[in-house]
Amino acid sequence: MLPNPLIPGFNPDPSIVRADDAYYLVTSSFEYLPGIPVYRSTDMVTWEHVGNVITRPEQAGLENVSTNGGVWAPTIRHRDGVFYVIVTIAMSSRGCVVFTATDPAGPWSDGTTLEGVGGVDPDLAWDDDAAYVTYSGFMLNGPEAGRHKGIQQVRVDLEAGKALEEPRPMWSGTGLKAPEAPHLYQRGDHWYLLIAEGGTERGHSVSIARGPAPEGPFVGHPANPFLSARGTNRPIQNTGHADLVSTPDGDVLVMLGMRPLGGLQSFSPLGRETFATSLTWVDGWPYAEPVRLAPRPGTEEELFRFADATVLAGPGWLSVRATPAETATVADGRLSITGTADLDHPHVRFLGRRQRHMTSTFTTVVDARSGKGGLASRYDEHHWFALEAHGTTITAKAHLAGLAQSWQIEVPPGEIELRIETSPPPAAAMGEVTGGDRIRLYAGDTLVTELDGRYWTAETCASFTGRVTGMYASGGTVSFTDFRYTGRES
Ligand code: 6LW
Repeated sequence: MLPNPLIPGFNPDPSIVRADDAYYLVTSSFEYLPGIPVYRSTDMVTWEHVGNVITRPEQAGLENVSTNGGVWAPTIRHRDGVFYVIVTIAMSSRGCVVFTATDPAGPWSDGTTLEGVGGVDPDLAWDDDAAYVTYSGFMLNGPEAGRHKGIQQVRVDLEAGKALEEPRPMWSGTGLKAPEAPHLYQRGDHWYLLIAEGGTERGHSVSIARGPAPEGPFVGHPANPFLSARGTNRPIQNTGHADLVSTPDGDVLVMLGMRPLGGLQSFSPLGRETFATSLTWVDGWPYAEPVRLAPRPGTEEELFRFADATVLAGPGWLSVRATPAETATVADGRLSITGTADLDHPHVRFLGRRQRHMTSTFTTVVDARSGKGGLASRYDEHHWFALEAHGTTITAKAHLAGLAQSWQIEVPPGEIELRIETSPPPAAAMGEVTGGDRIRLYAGDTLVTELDGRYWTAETCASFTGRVTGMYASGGTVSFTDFRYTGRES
């Protein structure tokens, strides 16, 4: 059985392709750089983060994208030795962009904007004669911003970077809201159009239709939506935004899902993660097993000592609207960040990693004798908490949609270890609202404060992202050693 989450932590909107006896999977990254993580596996069980599609600022133009803007929902495909990633860069001038590479680990091209393709969630498919982009007609820009035109499709000229016709409406599901995440597949005599509908919240669902040609006409599966967790008490909710891949052991659907914690109201600290389930086909229609929780056992540990600057090239680092190399420098065994803005600013100097487990610790040793900064966990500029050092003062800060609270302690001069611990809520009586996870902020051995994590989750932050925790500076220059992560599932 496949591990689930397949790829834990902030990894929404997965797309997968099989090529050269390996599987490659990409996910959304929004305002973070590097963007569009590329994960590789040879067995669908063990996955390695091998690179990112967007590693250079000019590829995406993210510097001024709004919260939740940036890199939405990529599709990865492979044809004639070339890997393609097509993606909408939302609330940016780049629009729908196609990146190419011969090695998915990179480097990837600068990207070609496709004129005449609007909406979001673009898919790329070919028949013998043409290339097709099928996408969600949820218009983000222009005079039709906010309007949803259903699933749309155009033939495109990838070389010229333009649509070859006006968009045509396509089958758009069973009538649930927000038809999106379309993907086209040719299987035998049929073309299949897979979509998500119901919205990315608890009503998220996966539906499919089939027809004689890429442009249809399509007839819906009699069992649509054929995958959804809506109305169930399954530990994995919000399952939707799926992509299909064939493996030697049968067909697999990857999709986004969430692991909400709590009772009557439930909250998902890690945001939308990547999950998988197996498919069986009956009379030319797919049927999906429920998405079962099967976390990898044991404790995952990462330790980074900043011996040289190559550490910043590691694919798992994330910075906000700037690259890690623009955010931090490494010298003499220390990583330094110079900041001019706090975490409530779009251009905070931050270098972090995805929280990938419900039980986790992030630890760093900070020297803030010539600046202000420390260890922070962020959803976005409006929802974050942090341990900030400034000389001998440690301030724990919790920010939530304009509300802010802080706690302060004094420590001896010099370096200090900062630690953020998270864990699931204590077991509670039936039906009691236990909230999200529990968050503990330590400076050295002192517990500075404890927070109810429900307020920094996908449901409350209304963010498409997830928890990202790391080092930051809000003023002056702060230096760090020994960035550690440990994670496990209880
Ligand atoms: C994405 C859409 C969605 O474009 O959320 O879950 C949007 N569904 O398909 C951003 O992740």
